[in-house]
Parts: sequence; C-alpha cells; structure tokens
Amino acid sequence: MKQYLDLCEHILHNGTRKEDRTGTGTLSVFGYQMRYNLQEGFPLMTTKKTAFRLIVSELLWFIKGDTNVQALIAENNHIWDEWAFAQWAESPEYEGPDMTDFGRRAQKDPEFAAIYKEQMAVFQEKILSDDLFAEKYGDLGPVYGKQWRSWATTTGGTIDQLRNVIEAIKNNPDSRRHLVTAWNPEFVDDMALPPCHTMFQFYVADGKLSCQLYQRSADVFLGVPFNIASYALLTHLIARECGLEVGDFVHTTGDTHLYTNHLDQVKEQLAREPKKLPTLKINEGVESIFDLTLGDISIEGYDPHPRISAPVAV
Ligand code: UFP
Repeated sequence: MKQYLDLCEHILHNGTRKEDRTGTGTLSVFGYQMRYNLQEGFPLMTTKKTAFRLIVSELLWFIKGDTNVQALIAENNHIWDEWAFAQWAESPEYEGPDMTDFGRRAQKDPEFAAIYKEQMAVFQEKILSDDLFAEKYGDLGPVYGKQWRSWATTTGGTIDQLRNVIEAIKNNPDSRRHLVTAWNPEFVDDMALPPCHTMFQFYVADGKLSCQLYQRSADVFLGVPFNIASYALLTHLIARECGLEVGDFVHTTGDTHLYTNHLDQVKEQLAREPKKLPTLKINEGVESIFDLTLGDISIEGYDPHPRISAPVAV
C-alpha cells in the first residue's frame, strides 16, 4: 500500500489549509490518482487494522439496493447510524434530551457524549424491533443502493445500472460505456449524505476487469482505506460474475484531504512498515453477486499493524 502512504506524504507536504463544512479544517489537494494492481493482493491497509467485515457488509447492502440502516444495524455495522439518528432526533416524535449538533458536541463534551450514546442505543433498539419506525427513520433517502439498482426515470420507470453494466461487460467487453453513477442531481438534496464515490467505470483488456472510481471528496485517513477496499472488492465480485480475472483498481479523487485532527495519527501510520497484502476468498457455492451474504466473503493472511483511532468529522 505504498501508493496510499505516498498520498499521505504528498498532502502533508503540498496540502493547502482549507476550511470545510464540518468546521474541523483540512490540508487539501485537488485531483489525485492511485492505481492498485489487484493481482498483487487485496488492497486492505496493512499499516493499520481496517474492519473488512464492515466494508463487505456495506458493499453487499449497496448491491442489494437497500437504503435502510436496519439491515446494517442487524449485522452490527454502525457506519451509517449517525445519519439515520439525526432524522429521528430532529423529528417531532423525538422526546429525549436535545441532540442539536450531536456529533461535534459528543467529541468535545464527555457528559453529553454519554447522553448521546444512550439515545443512540435507544434508536438502534427501535430500528431493530419496530419495522414501522425503521421505515420512517432508518431510510437514508435515495443514496447509493437506490441509484445503483433503481435510478428513477422521467417516464416513471427505473434503471438497474448494476445489472445492466454486468450484462454489458459480459456481452460487449470492449465497450467504453461501462459506467455506473450515483450522482443524481435531481435527488442530491434528499440524500442523508450526497455521494462521495460518485461514479465508476469498468474496462476489460487481456481477460482482466479493471475499475476506476471518481470520488469527489476523500477523507484520506478514515474514509479512503474503506473506499479502496470496497471498490477492490466490487471489482473482484463483478469480475467473478463475468468470468474475468481482476486487473487494476484506479482511484481518482477530487478534494483529497487530511483533517487537521488526524495529522498525528497519519504520521504514526507513516512510520510503520507495510506488510504483505492479504488475499480475498469468496464462497464458490454462491453463483450470483446478488445472492452473496456476509459469511460468503472473507480475507486470508491479514496481519496488520494495530488500529489507530481518530475522531470522525461530521
Ligand atoms: N467520506 C469519504 N469517503 C466516504 C464517505 C465520506 O472520504 O465513502 F462516505 C468523507 C469525505 C469528506 C466527508 O471528508 O466524508 C463528506 O463531506 P462532504 O460531503 O462535505 O464532502
């Protein structure tokens, strides 16, 4: 994962101080590209432990076209909880303590953090036990799953971009139109978070499938390790579906930033020696990408340096 460490170095040396939506402050560069040859191993961070299980669970959730956090919470995956929680905390139905600006306040005020944690536990329990509640507050709007699998058309129909791209790769591999886009301008304002990974394209050459992602906004310390592994996994899954080997994952990023409260953690990571990349294992008994579940995908030979924690900018 030298490419990733080079990116961190590049931002530390060349990044411009830039304010951002979260009020945290960043060091940022605009426009960067990394390339991972997926034949050389699975690109999961070895210089810090990264939760592969969460990456698999989220990707399969996108692939199924789901946009409700209920299924994620049921798999003990909490990466989208805050966005759904906000919908409940801001609704007239919410009767607990004031949760205004809960993300930032919880980071600064331990007393509030404990109250927030309690309310979040109540929320998670309600999402799991009450389907009507989950329908109302667990849905994140027309986020990735919706755009990938059922993009709404002007004539009242839907487009299954993912299924279509798989068919196109199988039937017309040389096409230069193997694209899936999550950035739907009509609905961006209805989404809990406008898509960060906005568009991806597949490319077939020499029997190998490559994928390039355009990511408009990239939190290099916390988000990017997940994003790389997620799209590497997607490339493996689509290649398998289409009877192809894997080629490269090309990661192109727009506003590419390190939050200023992640700099010590980045330096700690940079001081570590990368290890051998792990390998991906997929249950051969399941044929279709649409039938895979969490237990069907695993990683072997993953022996990373320990986790490095850092505050999430919200
Ligand atoms: N972010 C990522 N990758 C993701 C994701 C979010 O890096 O997959 F969902 C980061 C980028 C940015 C923030 O720091 O989350 C989103 O904020 P904004 O919408 O203001 O770009």
